[in-house]
Amino acid sequence: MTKIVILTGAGISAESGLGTFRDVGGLWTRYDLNEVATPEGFVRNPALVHEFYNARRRNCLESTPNAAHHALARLEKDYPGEVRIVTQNVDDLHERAGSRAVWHMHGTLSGALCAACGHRWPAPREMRAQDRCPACTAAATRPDIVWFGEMPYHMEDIWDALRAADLFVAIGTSGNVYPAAAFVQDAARAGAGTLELNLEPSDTVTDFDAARHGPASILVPEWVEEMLSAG
Ligand code: BV8
Repeated sequence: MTKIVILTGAGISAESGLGTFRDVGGLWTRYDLNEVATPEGFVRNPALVHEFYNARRRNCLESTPNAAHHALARLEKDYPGEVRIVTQNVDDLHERAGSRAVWHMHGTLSGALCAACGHRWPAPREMRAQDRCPACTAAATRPDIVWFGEMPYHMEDIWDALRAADLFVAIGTSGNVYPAAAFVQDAARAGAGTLELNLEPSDTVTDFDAARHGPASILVPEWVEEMLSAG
């Protein structure tokens, strides 16, 4: 049974209107990631962090999956093998396109987490610093997002999947953030073939056996069509 592991990043959601991070005009060019995407930043100014994620949650609610998300959902449904998505994205566009086997290694905009007791619940549209945890009532509500310096989610499962993969495909990621940026090496070490589909060469493009560059909404449906006709 052929096993495919697909890593996606902000580039797959770019054509759905969600910002990327490091492109021109990207989120990290407009916000200081140390202020809005670290636990220290949250302690310093929780209101600013909630404002940043409330804006992204609104943006996500107003966006729709694009042809790349739909193509991956079709691959999972029709491919005679295992298809697993590991996404760095915190939006729910893969799920809204119909993908089911999705691990959000950097968390999700739809989740709320209590920084005091660890309780999790569905995030309201707008989160505020003074919101109280439904379990312990502490005013320590944060987005259930993995910030810099925090342990990404599902790591053991991800490493198991990479070790068992026959093919690893990275879509729409610049290869800047670890441990995700090293997944191509983990997969290659385990004998998987590796392919990059990205608007332009990523920082890790030389780690891949093959690479195609262009918009995900064009490249991903083309690649899925090839995979399904090869059977
Ligand atoms: C951790 C929050 C310990 C969610 C984010 C070495 C080993 C381990 C860690 C480190 C290391 N070196 C440094 C570190 C620390 C750090 C790190 O990587 N720093 C970087 C800046 C050097 N990593 C961490 O802190 C991680 N935690 O290491 O814990 C540990 C270590 C190992 C094992 C276990 C534990 C935590 C990282 C998570 C941080 N949280 N965000 C949010 O707010 O969204 S990271 C942030 O960057 C987002 O999650 C985003 O998804 C992620 C990656 O960015 P990309 O998705 O690649 O987006 P980017 O804009 O960069 O690129 C977009 C690409 O798309 C571009 O290439 C562009 O060309 C392309 N594109 C654009 N348009 C299109 C397109 N492609 C196709 N079609 C288009 N239309």
